[in-house]
Amino acid sequence: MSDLQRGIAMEFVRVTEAAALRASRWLGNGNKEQVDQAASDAMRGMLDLISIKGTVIIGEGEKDRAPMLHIGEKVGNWNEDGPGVDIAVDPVDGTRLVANGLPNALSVVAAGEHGSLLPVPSFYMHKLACGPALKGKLDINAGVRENLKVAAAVLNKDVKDLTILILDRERHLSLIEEVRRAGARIKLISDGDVAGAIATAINSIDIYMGIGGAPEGVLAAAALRCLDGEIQTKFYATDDSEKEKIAAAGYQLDKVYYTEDLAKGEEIIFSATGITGGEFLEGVSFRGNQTAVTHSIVMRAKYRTVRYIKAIHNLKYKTIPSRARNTEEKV
Ligand code: VTB
Repeated sequence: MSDLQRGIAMEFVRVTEAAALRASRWLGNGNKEQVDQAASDAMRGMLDLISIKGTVIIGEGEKDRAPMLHIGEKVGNWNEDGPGVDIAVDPVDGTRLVANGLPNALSVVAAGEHGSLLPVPSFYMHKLACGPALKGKLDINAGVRENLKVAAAVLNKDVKDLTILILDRERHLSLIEEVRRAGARIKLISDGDVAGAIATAINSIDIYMGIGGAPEGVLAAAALRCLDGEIQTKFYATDDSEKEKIAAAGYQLDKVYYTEDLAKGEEIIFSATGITGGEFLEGVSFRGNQTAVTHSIVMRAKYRTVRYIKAIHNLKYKTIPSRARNTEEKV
């Protein structure tokens, strides 16, 4: 992608903005599928406007299982001189959050050169994410108590002053217990661990740990490459057929996959737009019946500049293309 990428990076903000705008229309509707569908349609429509030969590597599901943005799908305008780009998408990280009108939902896209984003064959991964200060200091294979001890020493604070973010799931009951016994503070989230992992490099979360979605792990890695943070992961299989898929794809269950393994090279781009307000981005707000305001973050691994973009959208004029319906539609 090289220098072309500079211009392209900004194009990706439009992609997550459009998906967030569309998703936010369905805030609190109780229907996750509808939220996802609306965001995915907008995301694909906006991706099609970018001069790239894009292929979805991390998407909404494998071919034929998802109606759009499935793995292997071609996106972008495919002009001859456009660069080949691999794309990872999560039109809505936290569909349940949007459907229930809860905070912390993001629309997310990452891009990189061909081969830069790790295709993940399983639903879940063990994850340990942290910001620049703890990068290289923790070990996903070490015990919780040990990692917290190291983190406290490096950050020059007491273990009781560490804040650990964990997905609120039954599978984490013993992890939560261990962190409590070690004496650290815990913040539980119901969904949205891309935002959770990013929060370790941006604000008051020290470590994100636990088992979360594998595609979300790759997206978090892309973001953390740009933020100089780190994510360590291990594949987690829920059954034998997943074990076989992981092995067939050439991965090992006991191997640690680091930030660079998930999102390689300098040409990584990451963009996210807040759908509902959260740890580091405000959600979409509507003003009157003509204006919507979005808050996004866009960044590249190469120079690590982090841009926050506030956009004021005039809904009277704004349209989003839909490939499915071959139309330009109002938000
Ligand atoms: C997390 C979270 C996502 O999936 O990755 C989670 O970030 C993991 O799966 O928002 P389970 O919900 O099965 O625990 C999401 O909640 C998306 O579904």
